[in-house]
Amino acid sequence: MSRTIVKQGYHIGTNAGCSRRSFLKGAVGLGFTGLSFPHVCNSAHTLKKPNIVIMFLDNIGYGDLTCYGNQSMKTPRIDRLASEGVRCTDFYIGSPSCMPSRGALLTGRHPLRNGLNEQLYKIDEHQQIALPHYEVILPRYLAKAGYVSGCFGKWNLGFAPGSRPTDRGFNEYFGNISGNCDYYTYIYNGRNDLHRNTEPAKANGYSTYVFADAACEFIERNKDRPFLCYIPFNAAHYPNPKNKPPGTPCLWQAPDEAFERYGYSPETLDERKRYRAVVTALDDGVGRVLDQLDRLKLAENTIVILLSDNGAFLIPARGLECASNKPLKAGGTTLWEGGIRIPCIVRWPGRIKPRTICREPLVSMDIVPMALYAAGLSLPSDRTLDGKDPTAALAGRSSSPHKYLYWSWGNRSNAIRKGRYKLIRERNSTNQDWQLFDLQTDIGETANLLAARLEIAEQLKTEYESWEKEVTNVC
Ligand SMILES: [Ca+2]
Repeated sequence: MSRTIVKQGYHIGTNAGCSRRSFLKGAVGLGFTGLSFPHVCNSAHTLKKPNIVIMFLDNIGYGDLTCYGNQSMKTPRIDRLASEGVRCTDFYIGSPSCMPSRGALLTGRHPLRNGLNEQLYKIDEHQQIALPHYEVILPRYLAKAGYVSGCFGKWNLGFAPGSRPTDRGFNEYFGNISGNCDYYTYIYNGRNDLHRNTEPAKANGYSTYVFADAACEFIERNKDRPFLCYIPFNAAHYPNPKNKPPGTPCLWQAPDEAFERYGYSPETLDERKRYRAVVTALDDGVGRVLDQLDRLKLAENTIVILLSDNGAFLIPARGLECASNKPLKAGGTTLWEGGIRIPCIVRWPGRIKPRTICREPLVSMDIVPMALYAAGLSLPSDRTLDGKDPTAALAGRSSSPHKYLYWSWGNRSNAIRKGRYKLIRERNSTNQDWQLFDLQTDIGETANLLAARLEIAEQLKTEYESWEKEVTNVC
């Protein structure tokens, strides 16, 4: 559907042109389905545009939340959010690693197309361009519809001039600029990583709460105008020895009350217990933002999207096996399901029914077109978005807008999914051949069906190669 619109040469803009179709989307999105069409243009301008809150969790696995089946974890606020909206079982991320995943989310474009398909380690994050400057991200689009935008938390998309959140369209920013930091001192690699807009900043307190509270304050200040509030939490990124002074133990960090929720001592050295406390504190942070929407009576007109940036990392001997991608295979930085299929919940009162489940294959890049339509904008005409509006699928009114989903991770791994089948080539493993799995009967990707379903595998391989050629040549 979105491809058709791009070809028709729509421009990013407000509803000035005000087609029947764009009004329909805006009106239905706000729950004003009873309005009659003679009011189309004038009414569209007077309807209140929905606020958009995106909570981007870090490294939370498919099996980490109670509402996704983890009975050892306490995540009551996220579970409640799921009961108030739609919980997705087949939602994917554009890349299995933090940095390109963020680029894909915010541009609506595949990492292979937007030029950021790697986690960049070798260049100081303060000097990184990361996402090429010709890329346009969500807040810049939404500004054309009168939205104010704030980003609170882990940026991880470069901090060279031109790359900073406020350079790229956010009106304000407060958070850690790198891929992770100490949860209390905000140190990354020996120096302070916390910034407000473009300047170094200080904060007292636990990062999850500090970022949630900054978001709440932004929401209060902007309660009378449409806003985008993007909250990329630093949690639950794993502890990094680079963030610790010599001799300081590198352990999962959580506030005492999160340990107490389980009856654990905050002094416990059990990484599994410590991780649970981190996730429960994250759930508390999510709850603070949701409470603020309720308190300000904004919840009815706010789209809340909660998702993870990649599957949990399951690296042995680093205290990471405590996270869960169950029942999926492997985890972050791989294209196995555990690396790319993630928890995702969307609450959109009036548009998405509570207590629903969406089993359609969707991807994080779909959020940009969803947000643009919700704001009354059309899609950009000067570039291709890989995301497609997922709203009808989320609302249970249609199947996925994607015939295929594609992944290309660095120069190493490739995958394509069509319906129940997934073809994958993990070139960093000992087996570099394509493998075929039936996700409907084998969600854990255990039985390679390549030989048994050769025709399907060949068709998917041809489709993947055709897509890769197109995506690397077309902006
Ligand atoms: Ca991550």
